[in-house]
Amino acid sequence: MNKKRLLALTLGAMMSVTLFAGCGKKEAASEKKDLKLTIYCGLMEDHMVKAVKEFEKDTGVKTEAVRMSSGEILGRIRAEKENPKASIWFGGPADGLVQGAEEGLLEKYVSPNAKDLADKYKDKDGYWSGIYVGYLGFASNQKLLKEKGVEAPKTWDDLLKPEFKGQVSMANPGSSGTAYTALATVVQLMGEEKGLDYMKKLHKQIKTYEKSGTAPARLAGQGEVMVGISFLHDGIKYREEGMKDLIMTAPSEGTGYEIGAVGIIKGGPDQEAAKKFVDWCLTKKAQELGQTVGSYQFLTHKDAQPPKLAEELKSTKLIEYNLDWAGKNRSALVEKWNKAIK
Ligand code: S7P
Repeated sequence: MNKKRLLALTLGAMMSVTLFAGCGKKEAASEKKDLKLTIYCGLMEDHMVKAVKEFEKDTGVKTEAVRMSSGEILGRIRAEKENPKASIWFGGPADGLVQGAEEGLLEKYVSPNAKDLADKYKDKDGYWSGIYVGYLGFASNQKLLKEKGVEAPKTWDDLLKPEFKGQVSMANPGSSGTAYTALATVVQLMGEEKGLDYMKKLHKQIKTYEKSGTAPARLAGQGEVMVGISFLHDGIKYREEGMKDLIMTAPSEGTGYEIGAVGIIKGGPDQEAAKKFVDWCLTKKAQELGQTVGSYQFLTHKDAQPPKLAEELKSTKLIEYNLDWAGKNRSALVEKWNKAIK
């Protein structure tokens, strides 16, 4: 090979390496800039806003989130099945995600960070990962209880006392993940026939069925009702925010609980960003954010520090809540509940 040709070849090779490297840089930059994510979120608004802000800060992914109750999220992703608008279902009891997976609405993803979660906090098939745990119970207004000379309810049957007629609030199990946890808990505790019969009796005590399960605790705190059926950490949040008359109790025969979960929506537009979000949710740092905005659930990461205020719930007696059964039977059970209370 003559000198001229050798020089030409060397220059050519150098140029293509530079061009290729340049291209790579451009791609990496635009990839980072372009990543975005839309989330449907079952958590309280302030927790959602905080999580989105911190996730954006940590990863640079431009993120939008919409708060909805569990039943609404399920309805929305069902309706958008052919053209999903969001890629993440973030928060709310895992029962809803179990049903979503059953209906083919979720994508499997096992995050490398799932190694820091005990098996009971993650789906064996990889459709959802648990991020927190919350216990169901009663949030009552002490002032109203005192005025009527009644004690805070300590069993499910206590809610049926004549003093509580028209004084109990719960959410609708069709829209609310919390209320569905209550329905599935009662049916698991009492059996289907007795459980639905109990819900029929409870119906006579109910002042209002709310859309979201956080509302009953708030209504009790505001003195609109004597008792709200909610997750106990929501009652603690409202109490800490100033509703000082709230007192939390749990049924002594046992209560149900949620594993709050995150999962990826099948066919969603931002699958790569969605995986980053799940990875992020499973970190100790992300899990400990909730308590900074008054969310007092227990946490699933093995090293995450649970909120101090959750300690008052530690002695709550829990049932062996079967969330797989609850998720797979959700539609049927809600329909039976609707018939029972007619
Ligand atoms: O973020 C607080 C929290 O209690 O909200 C969820 C709760 O089920 C409310 O959702 P619904 O409107 O569907 O009832 C819980 O997952 C969470 O712990």
